Amino acid sequence: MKLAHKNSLVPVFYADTHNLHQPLYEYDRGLQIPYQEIPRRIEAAKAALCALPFTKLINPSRRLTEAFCLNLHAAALIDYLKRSSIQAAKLQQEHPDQGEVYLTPWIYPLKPAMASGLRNSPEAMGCFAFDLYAPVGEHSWEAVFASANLAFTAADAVLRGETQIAYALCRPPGHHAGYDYTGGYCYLNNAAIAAESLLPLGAGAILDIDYHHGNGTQEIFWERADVLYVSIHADPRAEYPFYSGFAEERGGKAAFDKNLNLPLPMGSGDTVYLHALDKALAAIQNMEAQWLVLSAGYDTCHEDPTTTFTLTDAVYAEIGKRIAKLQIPVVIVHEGGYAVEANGRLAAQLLSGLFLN
Ligand code: OKP
Ligand code: ZN
Repeated sequence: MKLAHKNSLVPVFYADTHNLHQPLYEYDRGLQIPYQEIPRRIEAAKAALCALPFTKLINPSRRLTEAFCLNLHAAALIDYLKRSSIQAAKLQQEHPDQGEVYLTPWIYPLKPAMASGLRNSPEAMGCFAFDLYAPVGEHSWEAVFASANLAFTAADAVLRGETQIAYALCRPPGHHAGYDYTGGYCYLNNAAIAAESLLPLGAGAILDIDYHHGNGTQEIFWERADVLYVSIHADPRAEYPFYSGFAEERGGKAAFDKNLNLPLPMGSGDTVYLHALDKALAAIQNMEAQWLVLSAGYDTCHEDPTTTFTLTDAVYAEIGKRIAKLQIPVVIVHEGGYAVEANGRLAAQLLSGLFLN
């Protein structure tokens, strides 16, 4: 049976606002290196997706509200992001010679007793970030909210029955952002926002195919039986984020077995990967998911400079094809991928596999 979307164009949601968020550096075990999560990543994906004959680009107006974000995130996190952007703007003005100012946490409350004082201090950043990879500049909040708005509006198009497939070109990405913290280039959890929007259709699933475990998404839906979170990622014993993504993590009391982690050995390739994918898809089918949010990271590909998997291009089309067999609406949310131009090629492969099944 063919899906009804065949006659219509797949909407690709994009906002140029992401270009305003451009941290310059990150730290890799003490070495200062260029920030890997760069604007060109999403521009490459935009170009490649626009070039497909069955897509249309949508520049959505702002429809997401802060109130809606509170279903997924703490008010304190949103407050922190807004305040930090204002703080960065102020500092930028005071130091026009400094280049772009991006605030980073520099004191972390390792123990609960350290948190209460720090939280109320002017140096509270470490209370809202689990690592150094989510610095905040003057336009970061604007870019972060616009990125989340893409996930929201893409999901909303599906919810309204306008399409069966939508692609949200989110940047910054989202799957490491938890209930009340940022980290790993992520500030708000775009996939979680898309999933929450789709709930009127019934229970559903998030499939996370980024190379890294989506610790934030897992945390947000830990106690939620209406959203299955399934992730295929590199073994957290050896890979970021190190503290979550283990197979033993199966969900909270209220949602046991609504969390499925499929960690793979470092250096995994096509065969092993597709085998894990079939397990993931079986779990999604078993819970009778009515919709799917796909956290699509392309850092699993052989040419990614920051990771170890060796997936070939053909696998991304195959992932799309196998997902299409679920016969449920799919919202794709762009996550990682640091082989910059590959983001375009592989996003196009994935979407083609899904649409032209
Ligand atoms: C974000 B996403 C040091 C490595 C730090 C942070 C990984 C963030 C991944 N250079 N890496 O899941 O693609
Ligand atoms: Zn990743």
